[in-house]
Amino acid sequence: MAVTQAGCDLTYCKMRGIVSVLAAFIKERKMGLNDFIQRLVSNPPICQHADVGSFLKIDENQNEELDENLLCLTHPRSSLAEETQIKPSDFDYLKIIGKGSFGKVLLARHKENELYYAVKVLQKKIIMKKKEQKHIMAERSVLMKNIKHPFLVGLHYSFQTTDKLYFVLDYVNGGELFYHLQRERVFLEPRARFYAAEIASALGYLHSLHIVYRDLKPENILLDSQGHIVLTDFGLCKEGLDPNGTTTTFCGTPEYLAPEVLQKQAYDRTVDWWCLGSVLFEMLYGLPPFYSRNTAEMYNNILHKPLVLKPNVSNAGRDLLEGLLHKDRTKRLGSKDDFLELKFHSFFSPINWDDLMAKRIVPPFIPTVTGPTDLRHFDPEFTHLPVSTSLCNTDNLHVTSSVREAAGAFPGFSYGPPSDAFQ
Ligand code: ISQ
Repeated sequence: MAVTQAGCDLTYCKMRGIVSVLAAFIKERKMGLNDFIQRLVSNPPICQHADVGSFLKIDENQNEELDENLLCLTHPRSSLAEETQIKPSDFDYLKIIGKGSFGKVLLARHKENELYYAVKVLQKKIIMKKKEQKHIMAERSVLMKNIKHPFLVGLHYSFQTTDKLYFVLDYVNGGELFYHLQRERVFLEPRARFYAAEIASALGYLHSLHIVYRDLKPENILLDSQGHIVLTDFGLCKEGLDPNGTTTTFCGTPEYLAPEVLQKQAYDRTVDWWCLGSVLFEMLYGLPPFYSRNTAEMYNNILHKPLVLKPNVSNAGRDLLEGLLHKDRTKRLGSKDDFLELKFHSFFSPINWDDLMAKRIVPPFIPTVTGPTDLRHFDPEFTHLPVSTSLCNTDNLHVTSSVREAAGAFPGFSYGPPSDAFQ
């Protein structure tokens, strides 16, 4: 009897153990999927990987009805217990604030909590058709990581319809860093140092997760309303949306391309230190390094022309630029100890990194914004576009009863009844 009892207890314990392991596994997979998609669209080349291709194609072959369905993915910042079914119609879409080859970014207000978000809407087909993206997918484990940093745009939710991916992101309206730079031509060193330090800490954080940002470019560096850096990188550019997905290889400005990327050679995290060097150079000198109006000449300069640094920048600043803009990535600053090498460079000696990370350093410039709907820092090229034609007519905003069938396309990832939590 005792043995039977013990046997029952054991079985029950085992069952409980298995259930809790399975529940944890499913939750982790859901979280992972969210991050996976975030990494997927922030790194378009990985879409060419066979696994990613088949993943994205799953619902292309589904019944047409699925186009009206919605799959919701978990919120990486909410507690695991909060599984919120969120859908496009939960938002009022107010303006287009960015547009690129994969989709667009809209200013949106959540109907219930009335908070503002930047909602990025990407077309799966266009992502898939980017045939020129040939790079191999980063390790899946990298994609599963939760990305959270004070100077990286925060992802609140992601969800998808059959043809689109939606990302509900922090909304920041201080404008692009380079919008402000263009107005002022150059920044004084303390201001350039502050921005470079915030960017460097974000890149160092990504590297600690084995993520290479790769193409840091001016349009991905935003300021929030307090004047802090916010990096966004989701493969968007200003080239305009091409519905056939036949846009050219390069989106946006190619000025910051590292020599190894230009030459299609192997690259590693040091490519980000080159890009940071380019950003810092432009902040201090007013133009990108190796700049030429002739793109072919600029590429040639990047590959072959020695870096020339005029003396109107401090010795420490020039030394840092020389280190970051080393054409040979194995000799570049950061090639050994990564971010630590920058952190302890004399140019950054006035920076208290703990204070920086805690946003305790008062930004050198506070953008003028009257509130969330103040769009003065966004390009009118985007904000003047009508929202109605941009989103709603290709998306069915109603979730049908067959949402669960669609969810079935991702066993273990889909989730159940809505909660009203949305933060
Ligand atoms: C957040 N706020 C404003 C603009 C944005 C562009 C891309 C990604 C996030 C954004």
